[in-house]
Amino acid sequence: MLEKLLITGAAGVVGRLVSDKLSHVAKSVRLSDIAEPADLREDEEFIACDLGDRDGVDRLVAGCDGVLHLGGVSTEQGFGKILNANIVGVHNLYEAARRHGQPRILLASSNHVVGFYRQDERLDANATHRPDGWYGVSKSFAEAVALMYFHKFGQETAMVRIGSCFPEPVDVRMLSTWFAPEDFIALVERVFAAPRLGCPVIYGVSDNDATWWDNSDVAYLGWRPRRNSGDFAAKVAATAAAPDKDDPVALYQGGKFAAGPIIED
Ligand code: NAI
Ligand code: 15L
Repeated sequence: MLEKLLITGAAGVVGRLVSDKLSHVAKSVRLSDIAEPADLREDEEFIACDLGDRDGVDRLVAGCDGVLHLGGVSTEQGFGKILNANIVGVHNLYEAARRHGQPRILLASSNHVVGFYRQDERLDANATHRPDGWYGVSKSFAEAVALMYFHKFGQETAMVRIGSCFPEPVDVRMLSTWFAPEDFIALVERVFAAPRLGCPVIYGVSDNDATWWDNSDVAYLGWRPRRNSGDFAAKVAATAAAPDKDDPVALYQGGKFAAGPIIED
C-alpha cells in the first residue's frame, strides 16, 4: 500500500468520482487542483496549486510515493490554456518526481491521442499516435515525457488512454468508449500494487460489448474491468439520436473532437 497518494485535478469530474474511494490504495491522500473540490471534507488534505507553477508542483509531489495525475485541460481549447496546464504542467510534474524519489505515476492520457483512427479499426498499445486536436497533441506530449523519464531514469508511469469516464454512457459512441468509474478505481489499485509496472499504454475502457481497443499487452497487471456499457444500450437508443454514418462523430474514434476547429486564444 502507498504511504501518500497525490491526486491532481481532484475537483474535476473523475477526481470527484474516485478520490474518496482509494483508501485501499494509499494510507493517505493529498488532493490538489486550482479550484477547491466542492465536497471537500475537513479531514482531507487539499493544496491549491496551478500545474504551471514549478515550485508549487515541487512542493505538491514532495512526500508522495504515488501520483494520480488527473489535472489539466480536459477538452479542446486554445493553445495558450493547453500549454500551461498540459505541457508546462507535465514538465513540472516529471521534474518534481525526479527530485522526489520517482513516485509511480498514473497519467490520465486520452483516447484523443489516437482520435483520428476510424471506428472500424482495432488498436493496441503500438498504434502510432493520430491526435485529433491540440488537446490530443498535449496528451501525446505527456506520453512522450513519460517514456523519456522511463528510459532515462526508470520512472514508472501507467499511460492510461481514458475513453469516456462518466457515471454512465449517454450516446452511441460512448457504448464503445465508456470507462466505468469502478473499473478505473480497480485499475488505479492494480497500477500502484503491481510489483513491476514499466511504462505501458493502457486503454481506459470497461468490458463493453463494443470495443476498439486491445489491452492484452498489460495482462500482467491482472486488471479485469467488470462493467459493460451494453447494460445501457437500450437507454442510449431511447434517449440519444444515432448520428449519420458520415458524421465524424460516427467515423472517427475521437468523435466530435476530430471534426472540431482550431480554437484561437
Ligand atoms: P475535468 O476537466 O473535469 O478535471 C480536470 C481538473 O484539472 C479540473 O478540476 C481543473 O480545475 C484542473 N485543472 C485545469 N487546469 C489546471 C491547472 N493549470 N492547474 C491545476 N489544475 C488544473 O476533467 P476530468 O473529466 O475529470 O478528466 C480528468 C483527467 O482525465 C484529465 O486529464 C482529462 O484530460 C483525462 N481524461 C478524461 C476523460 C473522461 O472521460 N473524463 C477521457 C480522457 C481523458
Ligand atoms: C476526453 O479526453 C475528455 O477529457 C472527456 O471530457 C471526454 O470528451 C472524453 O475524452 C471522450 O472522448 O468521450
